[in-house]
Amino acid sequence: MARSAIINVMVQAAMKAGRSLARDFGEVQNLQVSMKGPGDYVSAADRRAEQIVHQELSRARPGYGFLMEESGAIDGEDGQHRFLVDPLDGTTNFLHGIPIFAVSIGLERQGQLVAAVIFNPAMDELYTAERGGGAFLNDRRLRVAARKNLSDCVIATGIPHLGRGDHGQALVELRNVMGDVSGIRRAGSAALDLAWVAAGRYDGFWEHGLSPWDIAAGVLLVREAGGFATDQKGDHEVVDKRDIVAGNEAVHKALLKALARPA
Ligand code: 2AM
Ligand code: CA
Repeated sequence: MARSAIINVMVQAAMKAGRSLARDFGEVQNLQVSMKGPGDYVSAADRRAEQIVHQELSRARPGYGFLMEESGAIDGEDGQHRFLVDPLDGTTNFLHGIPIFAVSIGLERQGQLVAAVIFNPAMDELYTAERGGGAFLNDRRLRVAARKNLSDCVIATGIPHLGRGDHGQALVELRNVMGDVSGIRRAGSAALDLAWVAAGRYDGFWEHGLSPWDIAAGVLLVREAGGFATDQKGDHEVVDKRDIVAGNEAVHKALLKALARPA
């Protein structure tokens, strides 16, 4: 599979940061047994990964802007391009020694998503997509699952927890969806949840309270795999909306409807 120059640059950055995370993940697994836990260690790993991504991308594309989870917005001279970077999505998993975490890098040109890379170093899975060029897992072309009825579907979500989100709304939504589907999953990385929708593992995904860097790359992956990704109102301008609903056309529509059902 021939990759474009910009995808190569993003892949290189994601893989270098991913290798750094993988080394730190090994150490986190050793630290699990200590009482204090690996919290500070994980914050350092996160910052290290972000520095690597920023360094690699800004060296290859000096004028481009950035929006990064740890460092925030950095305007670029070029004014047209912006990288959206989550150096460690699935932080809670990483902290607990659960190998579901990823580096996520999206690229916008004039506000439109044009390239995406998500790398899970623990599973050695590299997801890439380019606008109009399809979505890939390693070298395999991806397609969203074809199931049309929610009753056959496995749907992923994010469940709020201590100090986060609207617990009442989440319970209503779960009740609405759980009765219609064949399974619900909560893996803890929005970037990988979307990548797994693109890969046809999950039939759909919804979550609230997300940030642009959590979903930018995953949204393009889903779309390039033939799926839909919108906010909860069905708006395709989704990156800044905090909500996400994704799936193939039928599942996306059915999920929007189920989520909107009153309590
Ligand atoms: P993170 O691992 O980078 O924090 C889990 O439900 C998903 O929500 C993850 O993708 C997680 O990204 C994201 N998320 C965004 N804001 C969060 C927050 N304040 N606390 C926990 N997860 C958050
Ligand atoms: Ca994140």
